[in-house]
Amino acid sequence: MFNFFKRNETGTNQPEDDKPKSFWNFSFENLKKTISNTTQNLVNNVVSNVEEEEVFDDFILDDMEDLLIKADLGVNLASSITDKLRKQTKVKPSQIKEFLKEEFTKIINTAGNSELNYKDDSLNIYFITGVNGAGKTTLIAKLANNFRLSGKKVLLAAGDTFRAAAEEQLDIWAKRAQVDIVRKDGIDAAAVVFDAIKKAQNENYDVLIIDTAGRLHNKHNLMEELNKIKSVIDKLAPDSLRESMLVLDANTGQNGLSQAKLFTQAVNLTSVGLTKLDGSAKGGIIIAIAKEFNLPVKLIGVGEKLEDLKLFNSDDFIKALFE
Ligand SMILES: Nc1nc2c(ncn2[C@@H]2O[C@H](COP(=O)(O)OP(=O)(O)O)[C@@H](O)[C@H]2O)c(=O)[nH]1
Ligand SMILES: [Mg+2]
Repeated sequence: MFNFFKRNETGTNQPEDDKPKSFWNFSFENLKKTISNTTQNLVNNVVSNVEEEEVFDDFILDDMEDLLIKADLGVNLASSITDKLRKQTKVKPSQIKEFLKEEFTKIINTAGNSELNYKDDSLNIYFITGVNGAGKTTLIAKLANNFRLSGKKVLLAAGDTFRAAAEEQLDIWAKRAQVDIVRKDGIDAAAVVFDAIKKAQNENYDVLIIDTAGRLHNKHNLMEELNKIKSVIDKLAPDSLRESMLVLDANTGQNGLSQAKLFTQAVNLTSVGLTKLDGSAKGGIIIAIAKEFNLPVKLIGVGEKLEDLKLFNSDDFIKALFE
């Protein structure tokens, strides 16, 4: 587990400006604000539509199902939740908020621990995948910056060798985050990753974060490339892979589910990094992904700057949704 993020925000006497802008520099109030559109869609709209009713009749439940689908829970999950209400008499419409809270909590908790895996005194590899524009490179830069601020020695691997400007973009971010990079323009991604792992092992890096392409000539090629990179990691550093993370843009909503399916088939995903949650009304996708793929969200992107990354905490998320 990545232990330093538990540092207490209030436990330091440093003046505001001197504090490193990092993971823990994000209050519960910030989280509430960030997900307020999601809260409106996923909880408030449903609650205000239901809680004044006498009973859960078909009309109310069909309406509720529509609202949950619109809130990006997906058809399967939305209907399984309303079916549960249809088949029971104990829960009254006035208790809808508590009911939803319990349901969402159960689903998120069964998807596993939301803490980012990290082992002290060893190399920690983060393999970052996702479609073009999802926010991989930005998330990598933010993650690198956080590790660096925590005193870790960090290396990036420029494994998106398909898009012309991708290596340059990662290079710029590496400089901003003040971390090292392995960049070998013109050779294939698996070879870049090979060199990066060797360097990380020989020079005792704590963290290696691997950037990857989000698009090749076709889906099949992309999945093959990711698979090849995964094989290189498995061969050179079988005990160092901490996360195979799918980066998803929160605004893609249900499309995120089909992306998760595709990437899960190619590489064994362990977690999701959900970007662009700032302003998004589609954060309900966190629950849909937990339910359909058993994948925990571990990082959330809340803006475009280096400090705009937050470790996802399921308890805080539920609290922010329902308080
Ligand atoms: N608002 C917002 N924008 C983001 C976030 N993460 C990434 N972006 C933007 O999304 C765009 C694509 O990001 P990039 O990292 O290049 O995606 P990649 O193709 O997956 O590597 C860029 O314009 C980023 O600034 C986020 O958390 N919030
Ligand atoms: Mg990129």
